[in-house]
This record gives sequence, structure tokens and C-alpha cells, in this order.
Amino acid sequence: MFDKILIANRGEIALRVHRACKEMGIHTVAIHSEADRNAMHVRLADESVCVGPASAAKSYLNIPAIITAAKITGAQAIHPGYGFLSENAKFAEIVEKSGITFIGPKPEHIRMMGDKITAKEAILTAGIPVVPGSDGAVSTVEDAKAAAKRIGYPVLIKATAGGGGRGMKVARNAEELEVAWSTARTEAKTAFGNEAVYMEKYLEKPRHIEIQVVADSQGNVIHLGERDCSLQRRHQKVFEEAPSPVIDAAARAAIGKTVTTAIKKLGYLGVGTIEFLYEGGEFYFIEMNTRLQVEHPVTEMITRVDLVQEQIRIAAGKELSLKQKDVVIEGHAIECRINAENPETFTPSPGLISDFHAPGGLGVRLDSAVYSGYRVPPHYDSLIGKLIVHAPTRAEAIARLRRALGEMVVGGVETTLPLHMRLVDNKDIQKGDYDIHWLENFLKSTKDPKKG
Ligand code: MV4
Repeated sequence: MFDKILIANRGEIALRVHRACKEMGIHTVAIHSEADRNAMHVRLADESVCVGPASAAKSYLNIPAIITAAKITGAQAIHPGYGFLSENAKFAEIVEKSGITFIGPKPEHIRMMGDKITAKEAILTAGIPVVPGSDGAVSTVEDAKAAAKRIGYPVLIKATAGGGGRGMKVARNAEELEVAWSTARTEAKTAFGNEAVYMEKYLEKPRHIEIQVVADSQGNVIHLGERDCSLQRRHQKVFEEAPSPVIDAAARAAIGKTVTTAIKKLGYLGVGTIEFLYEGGEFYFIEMNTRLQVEHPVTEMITRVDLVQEQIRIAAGKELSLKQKDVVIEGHAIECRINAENPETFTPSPGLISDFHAPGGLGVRLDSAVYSGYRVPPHYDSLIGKLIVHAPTRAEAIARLRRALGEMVVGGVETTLPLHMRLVDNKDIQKGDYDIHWLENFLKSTKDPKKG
């Protein structure tokens, strides 16, 4: 096992990785920008290294500085967290070439899943159902028209270098297709430097359901059930739960079997998430994430598996701590992302946190790196914490969440806490009756026109 791990991230996820390390008897090295000198992840780590100025491009994305920090502190492995360098295949390669272990999948799998066309092809070949589509790039308008005719309208054009929803265009008929195809290409070229696009049948009202997988270097692959992440705003998840209100044990076992068989065929290593759209009782693959995800705690709460500890064990060449038959899903977990943002306009609200009180009690977990007197910097994303609750049933989890939200105090900056209070009090949410468009429609329908 490693003695020392460098954590190449900040905020709550840097703390999350630190906690796993400490429980395993591993020393930690924090990296930080000049803006993060007083950050909790720096205070808690055993050692810390400043890797550059506030701008993420010059600090948390500064590969030479991060490798140097690992070298001078003698860290044997690097955990990338999520975001930043976590899905950068080049970084994973450089880390390994420097004689340091990258805590994550092999670079070839990061690269494969980063290109959405390659990912879909590999996933389909491995036996996972995908959204019907163009089976590769559509490079000419004639290609696009032929593909759409075969698939049937409405269709969706997606960028192969995209993901996370950027650069998608819907076409409902042949007239709309020409514009959709050419704007999607132009936008893809501008945003990603790669104009390649592909086409899929547009699913009108699916849910977003993702399956957590974990694979070790001995060929053991398990799944830890699903998370329902349908509640999103502008492709940012807001509220996630596990299990999904619409998946029963039989459906879970079936998709779990399909996914673990495929992951084993691919020779994938580490934790990963297979994202699906779920409509009419069927799963359709859209993307695979080759990192630990923000919402991983809901899976941890219902399975009692520490996903970060598993990541570290896998990277050290050890076996998974459990087999599929030992995976038991117990109760219900919900996560609320708490952002320093206006809860109606979602404008970032950085600044001094003047008051802070953390909720507690049975089944309440708060993953956060903020404290009273902490100044939320304007340079990074606005996530300041995740409130996670766990209870025997979904109804009890919602009641517990309402109770915990009521206890929580974050003063001095605006937060999305009031939005979460509205969600737990909503009938559709209480019934579990929502799809990927529900939240945007809810926000639109309850917007005060005076405030714009
Ligand atoms: C889709 C889709 C409908 N049909 N693909 C958006 C993010 C990216 N990961 C995939 N996305 C979508 N792909 C087909 N064939 C609808 C979306 C989508 C979406 C998906 C998940 C959660 C929220 C969403 C909001 C809008 C659109």
C-alpha cells in the first residue's frame, strides 16, 4: 500500500480523498493555488505545496507543477478527484511515466470514453444497449439526411468531443436538419477544436440513470446499483438519489449483469459510471465517466462501500474489498448540491461565509470544505457542499432531508438551500415522478416575472 498520496484537487472532493487516506493510514499532500492558502483541504493535509496563481489553468491544471510537487514530497500516487485533470488521458500517462501511480483508469480507457463515438462503439460491441443512431460520425449533410431517415425524427446531433450536453442540436424534420447539423459542427469546432458530430434518436422524456461499476486488476468487476440524476439545470446536476424510484431489484440485477460483463470485456480498471437515458422501461447508453463522480456518496450510503478507498486499493494492485454477492442495497439516499449561487437566477455568489452551522443527527452526512470565516473564491465552481441523507425508505429520506435543510445555516453568501427546500416540499418530487426536463420546467413555471 502507498505511504503518501498527492491529492490533485481542492474543495470538498480534496477533503473526501484525504479522509479515505487517513483511515487507511496514508499520509496526504495537498496542492493549492495562491487563492486557496487558507482552504480546509490545505489545513487538514499532512503537507501542502502551492502550485500556482488563482487561475485553475496555472494551478490545478498545471501538470509540470503537480508532478514536481509529487516528486519533492515523495508521494507515490496521485488522486485527481473529479473535474480538473481527472479525465485527462495525457496527464494519466505523464504521471505513470514519472514513476507515480495514477489513481484512476488506464489512459487508453480515459481516451476511449472521452471520444463519444469511440465510446459508443466500444460499449455497443461489449454488449450494452445504446441509443439508436448513426453508428459513427456524420461528415456530410447527405450523410446526415440518410442517417435521420433511417433513425426517424426527431434526431439529436451531438459532438464527439463533447459530452455533458454541450453542443447538442435537435432536428424534428428534414428542414431543421441542415441547420442543426451545420450549427452543431461549427459549435463543436469552436468549443472543442473537433467538428466531428454524430446522430441519435432524440428521446423526448427520459430519466438520467447511471450505474456505478468498480473493477480491480485481478478481473473482478462489481456494480453498486444505480443513481437517478434526472434533476438537472443546464446539464448541472442539482439533486441525486439512489436507488432510482423507477428501478426495481429485477431491473437493477439485469442492467447490472449487462454492465459488469461489458466492463470485464473492455478490461476496464478502477471506478466508472455508465450513464443511461431510461425511457419506456429500457436503458440506452449515452456516455461513460472514467472518474469518481460528485454524487458518489449516495451510492456509498446505500451500499456502505467507501468508493475512494476502493480506488486506492485498486491502484495499489489489491482486490476489491467485496464480491457482487456481498453487495446489499439498503435504504434510500439523497444528495443536494449546495452552491454559492442565487437560488433563482443561479448567479455565482462568492464572498465571506459569515455564519456556518452544519446539520447532523442519524443518517445525515455533509461533505463540505467550508467553515465560518471562509471566503468562497470567485475563481472556481460554486459547489460549497453536498448534503446527503440516508434513511430506511424514500419517504423517510425526504423527511430527513427537510429536517436537515432546516438546521443548516450558511450566512454571508447566497446559496441554493432555498431551492432544495422547495424541491422536498414538491408533490412530484415526493412521488418520484420526474424526468430530465422536470427541473427546468419547474423553475420556469415558478419564476417571479418581476425579478426576471
Ligand atoms: C440525449 C437526450 C435525448 N436523446 N440523447 C444531455 C447531456 C448529455 N450527457 C446527454 N444529454 C442528452 N442526451 C438522446 N438521444 C437528452 C439529453 C439531455 C439530458 C440528459 C440527461 C440529463 C439532463 C438532460 C437535459 C437535457 C437533455
